[in-house]
Amino acid sequence: MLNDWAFYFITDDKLTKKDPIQDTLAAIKGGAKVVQFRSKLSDGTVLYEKAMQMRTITKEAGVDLIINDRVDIALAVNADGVHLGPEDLPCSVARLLFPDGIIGVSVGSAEEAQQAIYDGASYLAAGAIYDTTTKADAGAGVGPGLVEEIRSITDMHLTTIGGITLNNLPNVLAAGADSACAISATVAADDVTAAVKDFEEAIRSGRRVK
Ligand code: TZP
Ligand code: MG
Repeated sequence: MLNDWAFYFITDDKLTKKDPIQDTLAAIKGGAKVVQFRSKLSDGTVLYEKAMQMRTITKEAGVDLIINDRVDIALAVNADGVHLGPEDLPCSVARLLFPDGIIGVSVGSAEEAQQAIYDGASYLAAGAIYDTTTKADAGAGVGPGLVEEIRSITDMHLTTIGGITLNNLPNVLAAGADSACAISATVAADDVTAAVKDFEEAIRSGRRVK
């Protein structure tokens, strides 16, 4: 079960003005109900220790913790779930390893969405919606039409990612997104709490009523 997600906060080791732990505390203060620990650190020990710290602070706040890419780390720290892209373990395999976990899958088409649902996904992340420089291989933004297309085939929780700002957020909400991720617009902000609060409020008041 997803814990009433609206703004989906994702950490970033490079864009942060402090560090992912401080940013997470700030995002929780701003009202985020889900945090994804997204780190490209290659040292497994350091990654595990940081993920443990993330678990401690999210648990205390009653916020869902999702680990990007790594099912092993998600299981090791007792995270709520894992987020998988095309270069990670297949969703069907992750589901066997993590039967009760929240499993999110990045999708770039309605066909990929259908496959992820079949494979046991708990939520979908459609993107990249708009052009972004945060992820080198994200590809050109496909526009909010992708959200509409996926919304038409499923009621599953649908988040959106890629170049999302407060200005273009209404487009993805109108297309049927349940939540939205925005990395640079929050992590690189001077005041992370205020930036997250703005997204939380805009999503809760602007999304379609189901
Ligand atoms: N996956 C698709 S686009 C993207 C990821 C992780 C980066 C999103 O970052 P930003 O700064 O919100 O465009
Ligand atoms: Mg990945």
